[in-house]
Amino acid sequence: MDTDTKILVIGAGGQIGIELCEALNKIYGNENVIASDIKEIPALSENTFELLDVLDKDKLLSVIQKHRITDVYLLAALLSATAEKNASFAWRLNMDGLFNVLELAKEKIIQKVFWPSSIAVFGPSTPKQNTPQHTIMDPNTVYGISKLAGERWCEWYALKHNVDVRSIRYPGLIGWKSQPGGGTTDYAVHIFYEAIEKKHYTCFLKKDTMLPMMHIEDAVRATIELMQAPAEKISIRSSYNLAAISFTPDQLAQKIKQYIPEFKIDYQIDFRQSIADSWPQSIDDSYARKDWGWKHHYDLDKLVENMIVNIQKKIGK
Ligand code: AKB
Repeated sequence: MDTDTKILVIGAGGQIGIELCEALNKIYGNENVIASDIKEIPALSENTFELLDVLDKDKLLSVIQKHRITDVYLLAALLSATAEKNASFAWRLNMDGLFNVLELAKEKIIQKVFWPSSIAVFGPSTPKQNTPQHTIMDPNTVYGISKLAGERWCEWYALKHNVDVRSIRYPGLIGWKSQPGGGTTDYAVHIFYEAIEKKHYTCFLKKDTMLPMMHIEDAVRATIELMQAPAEKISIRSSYNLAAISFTPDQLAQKIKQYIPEFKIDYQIDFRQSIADSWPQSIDDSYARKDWGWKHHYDLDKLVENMIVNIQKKIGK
């Protein structure tokens, strides 16, 4: 165990945070992982917990000093669907939160920062298949614009101020321990709960909407592997493309039917369709694979089995 590392996870109560804290606890010990969020999170009872709004600079500094934090994982953000409905707050949270943390890294008060970006940095003119690391980026959502701007700032702080900031462009993330909130890819988690509980799901995306997705265990492992990689291996200081699988709602529904034959899906399309239509369908992540050895473990079959078995156990079906 690396006892020099003292971690603060900001926005720890979200879909990624809960599973990330669990994984970090195993590596660094709970005593070295401080969880924080704007409200109490019962699922994080194993960690020391701080109530923290990342926009409150003074409190952020005092939490970091109190616990002698070295590494910050900044997960607090509004996701794509919620951000469209609350543009100015989304911009403030997604950008000012990042600045507050990057400034502390610039002052060398903390040593390392992880900040998540997203496939939302791409836009309608981006090549949709096997989207390259370096390509046209014209996001047309508030979330995508804030993530692209954030990536540019991360690279600027790294180049101009030697800040050790590392980032991944997450695809849609799917896991059974925690629920997503406010994203366009959320359907791919909700569908499992509804299939098991109600044998029916109404999807807000069209049946043939192909999007890049990943099991959250893979995403959490990628995050920790990137943070543990030697600095000289990190050639991308904006954010790494990261890929695992791509599928449509229809393809996912067919796989679920193999476990729950009576499962039915129908479609009521809403504003999230145009967000999904602006995103890539598959991602070229060769930089992550070459620089720090990224490999995904979950294919679609393994993911569906893992979700069905664990949600059935969790809700006692
Ligand atoms: C969302 O749908 O907004 C997120 C993402 C792809 O960043 N899951």
